[in-house]
Amino acid sequence: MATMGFSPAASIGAKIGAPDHKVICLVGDGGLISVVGALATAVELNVPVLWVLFNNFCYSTIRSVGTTYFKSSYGTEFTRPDGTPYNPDFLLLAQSFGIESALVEEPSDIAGALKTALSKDVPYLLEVRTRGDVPMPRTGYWDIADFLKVGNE
Ligand SMILES: Cc1ncc(C[n+]2csc(CCOP(=O)(O)OP(=O)(O)O)c2C)c(N)n1
Ligand SMILES: [Mg+2]
Repeated sequence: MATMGFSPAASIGAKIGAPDHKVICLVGDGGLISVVGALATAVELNVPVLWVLFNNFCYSTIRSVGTTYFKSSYGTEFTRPDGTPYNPDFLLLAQSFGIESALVEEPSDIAGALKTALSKDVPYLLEVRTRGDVPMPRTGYWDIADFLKVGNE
């Protein structure tokens, strides 16, 4: 599953289509906020998807596009007016939807947290804090890079 905006909702369809498979959705903090209603759908339909949320307090991918092509990172970092990092409390968010969740802050805790999350047969949000000061590693192909090379002209 990709990390882009609609993947939390798409993962629900994937699980419905393949009920015998474990479905894991990798999603960013910006992406999850954009489609947070997917969490309600999972509860309503009782679809046991595991969302692994990479929380880096920014639209890292969009920042990379901005700094690479436009020399600007405007609007891509989630902060309070005083510049401190800001995001909703994702564990409280999950709780408010009636969804189990856990938080990983140390790399050494990832394996155990994943094992626990994978053992659950309910909708589950595993928040993993990641670094916002470095670009999110990207794999695969995104045609926007080709487009931006030549611009709008
Ligand atoms: C539905 C949708 N809206 C907007 C975009 C454009 N977009 C691509 S990456 C991105 C930022 C994603 O931020 P986040 O989920 O925090 O992931 P990060 O880049 O920080 O890993 C956006 C808005 C998209 N791909 N899909
Ligand atoms: Mg992010």
